[in-house]
Amino acid sequence: MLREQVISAAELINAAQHSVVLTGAGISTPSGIPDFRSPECGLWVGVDPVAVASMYGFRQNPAAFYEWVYPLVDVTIHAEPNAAHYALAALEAHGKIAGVITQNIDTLHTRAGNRVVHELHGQFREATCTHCFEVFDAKPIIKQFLMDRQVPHCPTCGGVIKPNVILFGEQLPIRPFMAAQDLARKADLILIIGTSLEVAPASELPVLARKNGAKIIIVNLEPTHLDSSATLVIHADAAEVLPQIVKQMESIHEHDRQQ
Ligand code: CNA
Repeated sequence: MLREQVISAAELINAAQHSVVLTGAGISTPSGIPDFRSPECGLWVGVDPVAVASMYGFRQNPAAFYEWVYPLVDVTIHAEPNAAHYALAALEAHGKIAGVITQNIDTLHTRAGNRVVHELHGQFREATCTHCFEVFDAKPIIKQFLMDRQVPHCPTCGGVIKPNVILFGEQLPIRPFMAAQDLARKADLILIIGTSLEVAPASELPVLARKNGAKIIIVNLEPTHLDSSATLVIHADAAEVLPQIVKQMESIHEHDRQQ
């Protein structure tokens, strides 16, 4: 069954002229970064999301945000791209996908080698002073925070520094979002990987693509509300399935070359 699904996915991606990819936290769980909705993740246990992970909450009590986000930062900074990230980098290198739209903040797509990546919810690569808006490389700030667990402050003005991740109540970064909408509008195929499709407006991008006639492939461990609209649904681990799809595409290409 999985074998047939892999072959179908490879054929669909091969036949498409403008494929785009939408990813969520599930593509990075094989890298050891928990997603938000798995029960064992624990990120939301005993916390009020608005208190710790909203812009309002951050301004009231940045220490509570930093205390909450500590385990996610710790695991993310040490994580490496997995086989699913590398498979998407290979698809881009082969000219088979126009770009990756991601809800992830872990920067693993760019680290795997993808060049066209639109990070809708920000990233842990940079951090900004919430007072003077100076932008910093986040790595040394995060490393310091992991050592002393103190709220980082701006060396220039003393304001509180916030990683460039989007909190509840914050606008999505406009450029990545507009670029993502543009990709989705032009798509004739959207490959959706490791997202529960519960968070808008990212979850609306497949609907936009479908309105313009795009086919949908979903690779996700659990069912999503878009499964019934998809051309192909694969309920399996992305890190297992995506390399198989790339391999299958390479063998189709090799077969065509020899004809
Ligand atoms: P989510 O709502 O946690 O859903 C993840 C989905 O992925 C679930 O439906 C799982 O069944 C599925 N899944 C988990 N592991 C795999 C796997 N190995 N292969 C295939 N499917 C899998 O996450 P969404 O991305 O949909 O939610 C959006 C939030 C989560 C965004 O705001 C992200 O910033 C945020 N988030 C990001 C990260 C990260 O950057 N790695 C980690 C945790 C949360």
